[in-house]
Amino acid sequence: MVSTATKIGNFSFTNCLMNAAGVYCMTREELAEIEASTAGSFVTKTGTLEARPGNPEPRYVDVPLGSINSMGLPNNGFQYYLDYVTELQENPESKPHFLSLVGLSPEETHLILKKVQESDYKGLVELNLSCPNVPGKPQIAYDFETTETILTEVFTYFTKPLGIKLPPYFDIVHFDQAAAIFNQFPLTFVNCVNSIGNGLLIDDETVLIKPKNGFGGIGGDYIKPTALANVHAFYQRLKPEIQIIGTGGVKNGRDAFEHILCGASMVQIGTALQQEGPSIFDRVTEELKEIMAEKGYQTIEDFRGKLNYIH
Ligand code: RRO
Repeated sequence: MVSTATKIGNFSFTNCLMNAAGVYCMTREELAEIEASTAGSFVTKTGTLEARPGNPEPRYVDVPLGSINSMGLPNNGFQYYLDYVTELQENPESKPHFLSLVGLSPEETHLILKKVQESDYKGLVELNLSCPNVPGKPQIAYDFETTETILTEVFTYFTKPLGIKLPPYFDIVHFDQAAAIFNQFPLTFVNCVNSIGNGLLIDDETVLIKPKNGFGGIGGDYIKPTALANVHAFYQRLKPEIQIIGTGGVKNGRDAFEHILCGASMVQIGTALQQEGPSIFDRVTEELKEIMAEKGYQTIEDFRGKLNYIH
């Protein structure tokens, strides 16, 4: 029997595949669709202190090789998502979940995380350090000093299982510097990667999306090599207690297999889920199981992180 079950921290999941934050997770209705699918979990849209309408439309466009977005952090406010995951956890049949959060300032982030700390929520929290699309707000995780300061402060009061959503890094020195910071903290996971920030896609002579004169986060096929490199770079550098969630360019079983081979314990689907809908989890799960069966692997631990090098 081939199984795609996995664990993150002390939480068990019947399937290692789930949505990526931002896709199918804005409303209770969308989240309920992921809950009812074969996905092992869901993560909520990144919630801020107050609800936000986000950037003007068009703000998300699919193209043959992926997507571009500048949503601008539209969300119903963190309390909306906190209430939903807290409600679901009362049902013993419920999957464990991820609550994605960030403030528009460090102060706001701490205010939100303190409220989550005081709440009855017992699941996982993902702190989004990598939103590329709020005009005037740089991606936090590209500023190592600010990142270290925020995490230092967070872990003075936050004791629930916490991970961070990272942007892609593109230099070996940055992998080294980022990992040295993350290894100082009791993080449960890091999630690699968010969209590649501030790309530009053009149709004829015009940009595809309205905000920021067309600049937006790139997802899909374009980003798989970058995502795999980030998953593996952090798998090589982080202490074993910090697990890796792999996100970026997953649309079939082979892509999920590669993320796990690079070290991912859980794999998220963003652009392809947006394009195909929640039935994608049936297809990708079956494709992943078929590859595992062909290779004689029964669990994802049989090959996780076991990427071969050429000597
Ligand atoms: O809402 C967004 O524009 C957005 C966010 Br918060 C994020 O983390 N990543 C992304 O591609 N878009």
